[in-house]
Amino acid sequence: MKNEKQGKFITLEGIEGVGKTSNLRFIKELLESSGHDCVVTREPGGTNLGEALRGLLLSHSDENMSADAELLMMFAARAEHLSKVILPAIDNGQTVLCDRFTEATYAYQGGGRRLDVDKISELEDWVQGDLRPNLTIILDAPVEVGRARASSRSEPDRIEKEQDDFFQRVRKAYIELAEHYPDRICLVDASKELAEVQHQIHERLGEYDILTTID
Ligand code: T5A
Repeated sequence: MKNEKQGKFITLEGIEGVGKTSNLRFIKELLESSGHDCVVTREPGGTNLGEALRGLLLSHSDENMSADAELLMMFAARAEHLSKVILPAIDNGQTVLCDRFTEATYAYQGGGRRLDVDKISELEDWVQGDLRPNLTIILDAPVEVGRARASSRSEPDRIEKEQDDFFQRVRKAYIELAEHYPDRICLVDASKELAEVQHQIHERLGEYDILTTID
């Protein structure tokens, strides 16, 4: 049976290594303590097809992929994710918490790859219709901070192999998104220690009225 109340859609963004994965569980716990029934998912990915596309997109190979092919694969994965996971959960009154979404496309393919933002916007409208996240939290930190944190892990994937100037453009595009859409996108200073970052996240969730208790 369809729930009368639509669930919320919350996304977490930022350059590599800023702490998205580290903070997802924290956000989920905050939401659940306010009565949200959460679905945690990620992009690219979240479905069988999406995860297969993720494997191709992030493969460790150095082979060049055209920027347009990369953009279209991001949206192909997103179309599948919306139809199989995100929209059914929202319609069911669940809160979807997604590690990256379309703001990543604006930042990486628009900012990083310098693709035409109007093309991204057309794909966004086509694939999502009117759907936009209720809140996007961008974890912001200097590129060298993210790099240093991410380097403690596995071998860099195809996108992580990009140079610092690519990630500077990605970061700049994220900051501009927060400036353009302050009603639904906010920044958190992720260069601070984890407890302080989580304090800021908690504050933002309150400010954007996400933690209103659900009966
Ligand atoms: N992509 C994605 C596009 O190009 N276009 C798109 O449309 C979409 C959807 C996905 C890739 O795909 C691209 C972007 C990406 O390149 P991913 O796995 O989602 O890849 O993204 P990554 O950025 O690679 O994820 P990471 O795992 O690298 O980064 P996280 O999740 O931000 O960082 P996390 O939590 O793993 O933390 C890294 C390390 O830092 C420590 C953690 O303990 C960990 O060791 N840490 C801190 N240390 C000190 N202080 C803090 N505040 C800390 N927070 C975390």
